[in-house]
Amino acid sequence: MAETRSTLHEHLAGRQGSLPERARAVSTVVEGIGRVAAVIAKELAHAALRDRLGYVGGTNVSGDQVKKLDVWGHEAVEASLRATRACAAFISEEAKEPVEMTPEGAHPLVVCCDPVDGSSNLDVNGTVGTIFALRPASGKTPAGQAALGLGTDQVAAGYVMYGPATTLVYTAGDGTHGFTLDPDTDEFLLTHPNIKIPARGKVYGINEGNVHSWHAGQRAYVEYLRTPDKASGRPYSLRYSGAMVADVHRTLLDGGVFMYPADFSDPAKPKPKLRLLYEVAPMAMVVEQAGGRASTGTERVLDLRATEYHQRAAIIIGSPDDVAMAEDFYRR
Ligand code: AFP
Repeated sequence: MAETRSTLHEHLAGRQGSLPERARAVSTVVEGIGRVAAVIAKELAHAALRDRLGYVGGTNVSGDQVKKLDVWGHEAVEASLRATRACAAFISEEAKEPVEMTPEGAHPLVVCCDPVDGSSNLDVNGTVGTIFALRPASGKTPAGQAALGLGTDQVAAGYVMYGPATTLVYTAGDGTHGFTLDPDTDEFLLTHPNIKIPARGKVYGINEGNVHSWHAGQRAYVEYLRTPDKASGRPYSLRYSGAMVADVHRTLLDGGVFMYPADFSDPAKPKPKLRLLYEVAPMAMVVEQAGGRASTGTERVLDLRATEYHQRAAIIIGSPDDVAMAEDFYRR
């Protein structure tokens, strides 16, 4: 007989108990993201058939070329967050300024989200994802400013991966839990309760085409991972998909390390690529809650303070021993 699995709704309801209003709002928003994720998964499956692939023309605030599905995904997530009546503002990769959702700033959460991350994979039917973080609202207007703060301010974070199956992984500060979408019922079912990342892995993920621009410590660390040594399980294998969600998900389940270091071509002005509020900080919370580690190479990601909505940060994330080893190379 097939095992009965908890739905996302049941899992979230189970953790509400007598928690205050904000905790209930977290459940409402994560469920809202689950609902829109099921819609996004269907849209992705039909996109090539409905002429929804390709570019709209123009770039977003980060200078990336905008795809039709980036715009559609932003609008779908915005509508879903409005419907929760728990979100005061939405910080999106596709909008320069926060989208304010309540004139009086009354709702308890601010949501930072990249609706379609890894969108360069869209036209080749590669994996993409949605990344999100929930932060407490301040009750003031404009509400979006409450997103500017430390990574440790996040009250929940997660991602959805649109791969062979659609997977939603989230944490609300009490472990990291994974759900798989049942396409027959559109329900997310608990398939990966209390995920624990292995202490060490055998795989690293990084865009090695950028090796010329890396910090010396970063270069030395990757060289170390590639150098055979039976006793320490080297060389590691390289896997890189071009979508952070897919690379972090593999790392979370199998262990190892995913890295997007800063460009150190001008050592006085290192230039990271990934966005702090809706890529780097949410993934750091998810992985730390599974027993992993997330660092810039020199400091803990969750201790970084966002001062701009589209701020960028370097990330080395994954198994605690692997990330600690990378930090060691940065110190040498
Ligand atoms: P896009 O959403 O613009 O495709 O960027 C995806 C991403 O932010 C992240 O998901 C990937 O890990 C990283 O960029 C890939 O960047 P490179 O193409 O420079 O390796």
